[in-house]
Amino acid sequence: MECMLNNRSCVCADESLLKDKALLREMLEKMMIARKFEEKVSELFGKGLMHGTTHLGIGEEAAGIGTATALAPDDYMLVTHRGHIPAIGKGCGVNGMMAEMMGKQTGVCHGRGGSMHMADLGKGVLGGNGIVGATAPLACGAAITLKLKGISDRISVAIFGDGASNQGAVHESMNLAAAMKLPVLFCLIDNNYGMSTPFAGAAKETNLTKRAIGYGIKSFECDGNDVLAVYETTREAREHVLRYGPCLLVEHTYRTSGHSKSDRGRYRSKEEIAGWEAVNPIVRFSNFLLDRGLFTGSEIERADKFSADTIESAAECAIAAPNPPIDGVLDYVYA
Ligand SMILES: Cc1ncc(C[n+]2csc(CCOP(=O)(O)OP(=O)(O)O)c2C)c(N)n1
Ligand SMILES: [Mg+2]
Repeated sequence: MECMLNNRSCVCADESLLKDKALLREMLEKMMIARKFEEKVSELFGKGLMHGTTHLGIGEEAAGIGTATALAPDDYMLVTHRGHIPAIGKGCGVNGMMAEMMGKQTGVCHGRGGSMHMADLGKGVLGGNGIVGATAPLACGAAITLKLKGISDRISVAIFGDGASNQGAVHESMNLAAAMKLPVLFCLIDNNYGMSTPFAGAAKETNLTKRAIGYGIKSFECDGNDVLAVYETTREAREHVLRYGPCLLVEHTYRTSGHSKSDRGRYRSKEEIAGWEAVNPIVRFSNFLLDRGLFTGSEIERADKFSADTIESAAECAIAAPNPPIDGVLDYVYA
């Protein structure tokens, strides 16, 4: 999938957003922290300090951070096997996440969850999931809880991928949510690949927004590499969910990292990846902030240094943290 984006401009329909410097800084720093988190995870895997596998989302920062930042703090969110970035966006602390990656007792799930099953209930993150498509029915369940409790100002978000969009569970969930008018935002992160399969090889109809038509729900779509567009579109979609019920939001992006730690990258060319690396969403947003005179070069540098220090310190703490005690191995385990 050839990249047609540029690395300078972002789209902002509501210019008043640009006056909220704290919000702009929050999204910039979260994207930088997310990128450095993923890079550090890759490094620590390489050194044998992390085990199993992990799915990095390098290149997808604008999608995960823009959406999670646009949610209310107590909205529920379910993330996929590639869930680190939206979790950071929703406010999960990177100290707990890094320790979780290393299976340490100080991890956000006391080391029992690891990369794919991180949850932080206090932040509304109900967990990652290794079952492709499983976030959708779980988000419906969380939305039913909201409905039964009479809570009308919060929503439940199912993040899932283009590959997952073909799963029966996702279709059933969209139908159920529509029929029951559940407050679910179906957030489809379209990175064009499910493992090594390009989406066009997995479905005849490649316009994913059309999926909403069959369930009688509205769809939204945005450039998932533009954090402002993602933020604004998510806000709009969230309002829609609160007023009218579920909707589908499709965010187009690309992962420049491999599918997982065991990806040899034989299904796409180096040129394709390089084209997308050149439109790094963090550089793009930084350029936009500079061009519009909203941030100075030294402010961008400070944000970069802050995020680098944050991740270095998270890694040092995680390395020094204790392993869970053997006699407590079944603590915090539900099943
Ligand atoms: C039910 C199920 N089928 C297959 C897999 C193996 N698998 C893991 S990730 C993945 C691709 C998912 O693609 P997508 O939904 O687009 O998410 P992305 O990896 O691109 O973020 C597959 C097939 C799985 N984990 N669960
Ligand atoms: Mg995908």
